[in-house]
Amino acid sequence: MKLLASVMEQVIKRNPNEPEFHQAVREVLESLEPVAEKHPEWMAAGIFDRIVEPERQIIFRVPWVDDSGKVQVNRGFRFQFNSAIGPYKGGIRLHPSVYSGIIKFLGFEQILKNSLTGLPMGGAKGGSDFDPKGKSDNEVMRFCQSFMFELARHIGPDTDVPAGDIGTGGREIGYMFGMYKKLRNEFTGVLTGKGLTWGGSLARTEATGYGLCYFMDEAMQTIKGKSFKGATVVISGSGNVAIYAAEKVFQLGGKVVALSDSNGYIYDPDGIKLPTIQQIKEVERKRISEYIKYHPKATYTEGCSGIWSIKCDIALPSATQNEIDEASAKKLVANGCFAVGEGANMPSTPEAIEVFLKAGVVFGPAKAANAGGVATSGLEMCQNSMRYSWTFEEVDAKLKDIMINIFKNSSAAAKAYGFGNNLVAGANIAGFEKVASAMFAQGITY
Ligand code: NDP
Ligand code: 2IT
Repeated sequence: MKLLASVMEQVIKRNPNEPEFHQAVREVLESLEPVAEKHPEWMAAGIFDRIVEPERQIIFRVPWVDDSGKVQVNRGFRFQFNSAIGPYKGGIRLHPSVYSGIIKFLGFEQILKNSLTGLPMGGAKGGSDFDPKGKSDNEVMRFCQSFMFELARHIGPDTDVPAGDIGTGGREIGYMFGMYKKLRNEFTGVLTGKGLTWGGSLARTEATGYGLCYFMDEAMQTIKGKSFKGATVVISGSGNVAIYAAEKVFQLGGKVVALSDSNGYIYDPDGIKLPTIQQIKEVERKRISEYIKYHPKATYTEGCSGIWSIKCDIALPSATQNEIDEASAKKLVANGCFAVGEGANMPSTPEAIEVFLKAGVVFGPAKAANAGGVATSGLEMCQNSMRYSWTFEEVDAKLKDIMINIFKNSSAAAKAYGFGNNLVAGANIAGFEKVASAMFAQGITY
């Protein structure tokens, strides 16, 4: 890095002990060197210095009472990163590992991802170190209500529109929406991922996983003349993204042979039976190890990283950040894996990405490949504003169009700047250029 080295230095200095944030910013700045060279006016206007600093960071106490009557205290976050192209938009992560470095990396990625969708959405992320696992519905409800009691004063349908992420699904969005509505006495599209009877969009539940497959299908066909048809696919995670990615892989003629959760992974060479997974994970909220009770020919292995040693054609990491390291990437390539699509945010380490790019693997980077979720959130906002709803087929068709366009725009940007088929660089550049030109046009806002 040359022109942008001082931006990176400042990020490290100003955000100490936040390695995930440094990692996300470094990858983007490395791609943007030629953009900085081409646009001295953006350099002069401090666009690069400004885009790495959140516009606003809100950190708050979330007290709630557990079922035994004990007071619990969690920490809540909402980082409103960039509003150059639309209201702040991004999910809420509920997981014990959440701290400001995680929210910053996710919020920063969200700026460029939302830009790539072509819809008018700025970037934000929120969350808490609350762990919904093992909590009763009433405990989750009390936490969500307390979280929203504070968050409500910072968000709004034209200000900031949160949604789901790890640990935040339909149940949590429902409790948060109920509290927001009561506090404001307003029924608005302030959250996305809502239930279908109260303003949610058809196909939002499926959108991230489906979109990932639409993106990868287009990328594989264009770059390698290949597709999901007849392919063996490994997917990590067994949450919202993983389950609907798996459903679409089967629809497109592929076979998913492995899925995981934070304890371990299952391998079913005949193909994973998705209804069993949905019963275990979505209905019973149990561990994926239960699967082998129903399908004794399948195996369960403790630990997560071993899933990448299963021979496959296509890998779709859809659990969490940094789940594929260099060693796992090398195993995938050695076993003949020809495409990797990131369903999760930043699931591959920088070393792993390098292995994939060097080996000529078709690599779909998170901010492009998993943008279908937030894109469909954008479509939910659109339907809420119109007080209307589209059919499943209408939303799904728009989602597919958006994903194909994201591929085309990322691919074109990579080629225009001499990055060949490197979609990491292409997505970073295509996402950035739109936000940068909007920031430039709006002046140095105080
Ligand atoms: P869910 O909470 O529905 O599922 C998360 C899955 O990943 C679970 O199977 C979970 O296992 C596993 N997991 C979570 N944390 C870890 C960990 N530290 N180590 C190993 N496994 C883990 O979340 P989503 O499916 O919504 O999100 C998955 C990824 O996709 C995240 O990176 C998220 O940011 C990203 N994403 C989500 C979008 C959405 O619309 N939901 C949109 C775009 C990206 P367990 O059950 O044991 O916790
Ligand atoms: O990472 C993501 O893009 C999401 N968790 C979805 C965000 C959204 O606003 O739908």
